[in-house]
Amino acid sequence: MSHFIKTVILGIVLLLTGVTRNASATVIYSSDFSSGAGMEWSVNSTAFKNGEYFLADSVYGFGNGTNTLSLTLLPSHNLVTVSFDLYIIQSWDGNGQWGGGADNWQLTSDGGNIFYTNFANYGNGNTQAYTNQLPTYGSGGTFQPRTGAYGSGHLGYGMGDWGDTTYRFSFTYAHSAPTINLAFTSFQNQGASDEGWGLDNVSVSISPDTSSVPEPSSWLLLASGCFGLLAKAWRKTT
Ligand SMILES: [Ca+2]
Ligand SMILES: [Ca+2]
Repeated sequence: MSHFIKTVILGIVLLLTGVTRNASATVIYSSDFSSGAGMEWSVNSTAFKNGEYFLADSVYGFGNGTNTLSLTLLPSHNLVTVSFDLYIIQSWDGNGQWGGGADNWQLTSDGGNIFYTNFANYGNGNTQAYTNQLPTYGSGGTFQPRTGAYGSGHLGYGMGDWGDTTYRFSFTYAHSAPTINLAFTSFQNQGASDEGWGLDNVSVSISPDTSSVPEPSSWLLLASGCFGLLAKAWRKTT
């Protein structure tokens, strides 16, 4: 094989590798909390229940309040993906008639809303907004408790009114700042031994906007050009 053909083949390989690398995401934070939580969390206590480590200040989960994940020195990026499991523990009331008003829960990124809804475990006529998000006005929806859940009873509280529910979420959105503050907030209106929450399997990844990657049609054109050169070189050597 001639040196020229080898060079063209190498060029094609590098081109395709470059496209793949540009499109891939980079994980900048990931934890299942089996080794605790670090100072990147404003509240970094972890709990252990039914064989599972998770982010919460007791086995009943956090009460009403915010836990913020702050990450700095992010490499250049255009998109961020935030993924996590949310444990809704014991008798959350959603937007139903019991429990003193809506038990809302929100994720914001640098102060901007990403996800805002409410959840119910306690039945007896209660409903929840999720799988909808909360609008400016209105209840958001009248779904049955646990609608859209990833699992129930994982933390050992069971599947009844005082059980626990796991929701698995992933949100991807435009973000390019070198720092990020993710605020996870519960607006629940009863104590943590009555209704609580925790986080698990939290990961944050960044990636370039796909618009920075050449369109498939353009890199196919580039590749076909390379193949043309290759064919020309092949004819010369035969
Ligand atoms: Ca865990
Ligand atoms: Ca409540």
